[in-house]
Amino acid sequence: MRTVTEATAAAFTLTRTGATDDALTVTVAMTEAGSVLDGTPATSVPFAGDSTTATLSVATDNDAVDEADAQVEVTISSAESYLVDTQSSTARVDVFDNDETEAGEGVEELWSTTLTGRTGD
Ligand SMILES: [Ca+2]
Ligand SMILES: [Ca+2]
Repeated sequence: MRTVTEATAAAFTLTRTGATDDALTVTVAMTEAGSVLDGTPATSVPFAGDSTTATLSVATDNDAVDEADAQVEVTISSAESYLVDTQSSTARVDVFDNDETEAGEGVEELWSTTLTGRTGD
């Protein structure tokens, strides 16, 4: 399970195969279960030219609410300029609340999770 603690960004790594010479902007949709997102969610992720990976960093809101753990989910949306691997078009990160009244250390490692796509040719 991919996890971060509230206030820590959740990182999503997108990969592409096929023709990767050109820059490519991929459309994504982001949803939250619970209260997670800090600011306006991104709707696209740019790949630089000659780059097979792109990272989407999702800020999580460091609120002061003692709440249930939550999730953020990112899905690559289809477009004419690329094909989406439907087997791995969605990834999810669990976001642990950091406002528990009992002393307890949250998980602080930053895990990245991989989304895979490929370009058309
Ligand atoms: Ca929250
Ligand atoms: Ca909280």
